Amino acid sequence: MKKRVFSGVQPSGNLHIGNYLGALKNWVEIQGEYESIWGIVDLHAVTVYQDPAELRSKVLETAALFMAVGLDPKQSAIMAQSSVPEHAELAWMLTCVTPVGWLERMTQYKAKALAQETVGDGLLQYPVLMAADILLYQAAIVPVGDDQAQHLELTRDIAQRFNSLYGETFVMPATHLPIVGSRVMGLDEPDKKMSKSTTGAGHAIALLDPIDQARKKIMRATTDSNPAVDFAALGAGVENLLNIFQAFSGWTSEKMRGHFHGMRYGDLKKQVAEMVIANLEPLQKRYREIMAEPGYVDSVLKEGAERVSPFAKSTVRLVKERMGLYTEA
Ligand code: AQP
Repeated sequence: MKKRVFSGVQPSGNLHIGNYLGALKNWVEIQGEYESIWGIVDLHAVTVYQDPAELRSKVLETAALFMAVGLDPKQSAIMAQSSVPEHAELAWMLTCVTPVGWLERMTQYKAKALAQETVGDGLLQYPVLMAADILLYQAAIVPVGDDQAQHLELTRDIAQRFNSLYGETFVMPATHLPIVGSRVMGLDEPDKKMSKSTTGAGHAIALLDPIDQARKKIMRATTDSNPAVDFAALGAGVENLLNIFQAFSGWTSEKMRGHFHGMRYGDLKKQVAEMVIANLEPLQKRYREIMAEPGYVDSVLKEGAERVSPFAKSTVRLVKERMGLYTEA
């Protein structure tokens, strides 16, 4: 029997090349190897306020982008988290075994809480919901970007605590990071992770950015005062551009060094822009085709939720039995 994999993206803004290189590209590569479940994690998105109409349309846009990058709904279940109620149900049960101190230590919580006037309880609970997403399907691996590694460690801690309190219940999920592209940095501020919620015009390349705009953002990316690429002393901005190129191209580090060492920054940027655009163009074409088919994306989400629902129900039943909660005979 194939092992199971789960991962998700929040429909909280415009998906960018960081989401693609850190997560989605990996998903496409492994979807045939595992029983694959890919979630549009809308319950996570609402841990900070989202405009309701915008959120609804972003769920569909994200699902269409999943398919445009190559996720195949025949091989993989593509589903919206909120349409499988067991995610929230299991999250509550896991909340009850999770010490608050573990959650308060999470770096993403600390960073996001600072940006809010009022911190909702959901923001603190975010990693417990993420643990529930993963443990609900007894996923053996979880392919994510580097920023989620801490949440994955916490997921294993929660699973272990549950198993030791109530007996072996959960599979321990392994973190699966891409070798290159696990942390794409902002083009304008290369010391900060490229992020959906950072609004600077030159910060991120969205997967659906108009091609000219994407090119301009790369040409204006922050570098440093050196004139040309020096692998012995790479500044953060140049390193980020090289990483983006390498992650898209699949070139070895040796080939990268041979090709780019000594190249002037202007030429480096042109080549990075061409590489990014060569990947964005076909993806955007597929996206437009998918969105042009009335009702198609909804039908994929419906079918995905129906496919995963029996796993979700059986895990919740098992957890309820383990905890002594009432289950119908
Ligand atoms: N910059 C990045 N480099 C590599 N991987 C990244 N991921 C996110 N940013 C980068 C990975 O993409 C997947 C989905 O991320 P998410 O939607 O759950 O949320 P996020 O990590 O919070 O993404 P953003 O873009 O930073 O959104 P904000 O900050 O607005 O909530 C995950 O696997 C993530 O690791």
